[in-house]
Amino acid sequence: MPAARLVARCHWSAVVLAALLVFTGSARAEDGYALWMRYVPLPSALAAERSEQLQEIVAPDGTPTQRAAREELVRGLTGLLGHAPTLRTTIAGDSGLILGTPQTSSLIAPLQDELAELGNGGYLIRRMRRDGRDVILVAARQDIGVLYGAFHLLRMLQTGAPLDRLDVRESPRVALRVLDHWDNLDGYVERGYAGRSLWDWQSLPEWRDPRYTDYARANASIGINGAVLNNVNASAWSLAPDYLVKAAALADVLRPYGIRVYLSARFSAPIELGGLTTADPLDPGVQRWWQRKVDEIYSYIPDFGGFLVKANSEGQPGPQDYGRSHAEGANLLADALAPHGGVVMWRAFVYAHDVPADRTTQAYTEFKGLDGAFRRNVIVQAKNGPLDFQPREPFHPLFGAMPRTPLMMEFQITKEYLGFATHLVYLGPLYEEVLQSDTHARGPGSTVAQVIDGTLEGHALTGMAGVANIGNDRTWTGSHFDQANWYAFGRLAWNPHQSARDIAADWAAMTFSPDPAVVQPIVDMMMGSREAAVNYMTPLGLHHLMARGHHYGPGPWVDGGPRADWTSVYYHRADGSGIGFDRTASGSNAVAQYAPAVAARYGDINQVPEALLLWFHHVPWDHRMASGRPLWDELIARYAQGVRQVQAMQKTWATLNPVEPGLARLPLAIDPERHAQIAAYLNIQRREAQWWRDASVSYFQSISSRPLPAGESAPPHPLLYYQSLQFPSAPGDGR
Ligand code: GCV
Repeated sequence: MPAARLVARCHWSAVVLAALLVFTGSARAEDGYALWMRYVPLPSALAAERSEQLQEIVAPDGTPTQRAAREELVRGLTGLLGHAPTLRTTIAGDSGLILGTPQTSSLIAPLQDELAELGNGGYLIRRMRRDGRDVILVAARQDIGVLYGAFHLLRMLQTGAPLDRLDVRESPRVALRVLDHWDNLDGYVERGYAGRSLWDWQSLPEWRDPRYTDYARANASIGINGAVLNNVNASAWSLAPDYLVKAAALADVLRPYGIRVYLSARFSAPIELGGLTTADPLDPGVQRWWQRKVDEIYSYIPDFGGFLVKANSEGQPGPQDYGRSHAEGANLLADALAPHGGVVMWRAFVYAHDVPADRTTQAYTEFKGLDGAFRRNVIVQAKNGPLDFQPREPFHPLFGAMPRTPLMMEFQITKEYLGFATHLVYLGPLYEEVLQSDTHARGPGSTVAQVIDGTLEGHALTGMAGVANIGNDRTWTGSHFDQANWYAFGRLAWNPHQSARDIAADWAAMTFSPDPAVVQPIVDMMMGSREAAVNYMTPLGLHHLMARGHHYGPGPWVDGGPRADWTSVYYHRADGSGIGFDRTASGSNAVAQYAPAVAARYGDINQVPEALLLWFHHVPWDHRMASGRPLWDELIARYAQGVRQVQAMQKTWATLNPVEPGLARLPLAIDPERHAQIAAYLNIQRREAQWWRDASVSYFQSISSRPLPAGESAPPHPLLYYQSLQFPSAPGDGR
């Protein structure tokens, strides 16, 4: 090992040991509450160097956002450097940190034009000499940019990044970077695996739980600037005055951190709240009702962001109930919001039980023809894939297909179909895979990321939403590693062109330790974890094989019930001859919804990536795969591989065990508390991966009637056993 790295490791090891002793002997437990903002002491030599550079801070405190930036730096530097920095109005010593805007700092004023180029929320961090002093500037056009820059600088300190020749220029590539909370007013979180809702509607508005501020800090640290407070399966009551007062209190807490509040609007609210007999968007009474309601909302929340709407989907009311289009529905709300600067995020997650077409085609069929029909303050929000947040889907065919309409990405951060909170699945690679997909909408290189950031079609209204995985669990997200998914979402919403691996490395360094000997194995675990889940749940393009309703565990046999497209057999179509959904011209022809170059690739069994093979094709069991194996053998091998990948994660994690004797060659990098919980969760994951493998193999063998390939063990139970398992209390079920 190179000497420099060894020294660095010793530094980190010593400090982590010290931190561990402090934690074990004090009330400060590493329970995950601090997220990636732990601000634990830097190694002493580094702390001394940084203390010199950052001995004084000049930061304004005239606005709530300025105070937030200043407080965060004081908090962060105190933790990292071991002592509070000196706050001054001008630099007195040889060096220091200067925060501000052209309005607050004469040193920053000359940068006005450069800062203007970085836009709202943009910032620069620069090291320079000024008046014979060595200064670091965190400068922006607006206060919020300064806050973002302060968090960036803290990240650099936490990850051990060098500060010499510092010249960072950042601006958000996406305007609306929003968390969607599927939280009901009674505190239940739909598809939530981290406890109950963070919002305590009962004690609001009087009690503003300090946790709301920590939520805001975490979001600001990664650039998230919007929160939809309530479930898209919305209650009209969210728009009633009693609840608007409560939402306004939350907006007050979030505002200094640059976060706007949005609400999910129930389309039939004029009937339920207003006593009207219709919610028809073309009805003048309905239009008046929404205008008054919106005016009322702005009287409580002057910077209200707007509405998110799920309409005519899964039983929700919508404009089609009155024979009107999605555009007419969206425009009704857009017109009411426009005078106040609000937007409508209108979801394209629509499908109807009485439409016999392949469910994955329905959103495109509904929306494509509406391109250009939406008001300027409407953004259509499509899920990343055409079905429903599966472990792997192709990108949604609407991306690139509606050039005249701003399209917003909806990712799921909560892991409804990916093992809930107990499976370690880092979603960065999933997000990256979708964002880097080439839509070919304007020729090769027209990535989904370019659709989302508006550069492909020149849209200024851009957005990315993530269905939050946050609840009142002490860890926020139900597990330590699920924090990484919140983190990665925010970073990619800021800039959808970033690398999931780099983001994972930053997160691991801040959350556990910047020691490369810790970061490297953790990043490797994270980067492989999504593929592991795909393998043990839905390999080779299979999808929607989870148990009915709650989606906990395997259910490839799910059949019957209220609708075909809520079953598994609808999607895998396994029979004696093969498996997979034929979405080529000989089947549902969903493939035709993509640009010709993409359709040609996906539609050709010899060109489609194997990862999507069974999404697009019904394939004979004997089909020869790239490995040389027949499909049947490959499928079985993938299931086993998924289990092995989880076992490998367990092994890696064990090497980071701070208490196991004999493993002392690695630094005491992970505190015992978090290490133990993660180890226990990995055990659950391994057991459940095996369950997925056994149940799936057992079921598909009952269909294919083929022997297991050599070396593959028979499932320990008969198929009936797996089919009989019931989980009536599985968390997060829709209701
Ligand atoms: C909020 C899936 C989920 C539902 C969710 C829906 C949606 O169907 O299972 O719980 O409802 O997606 O995104 O609207």
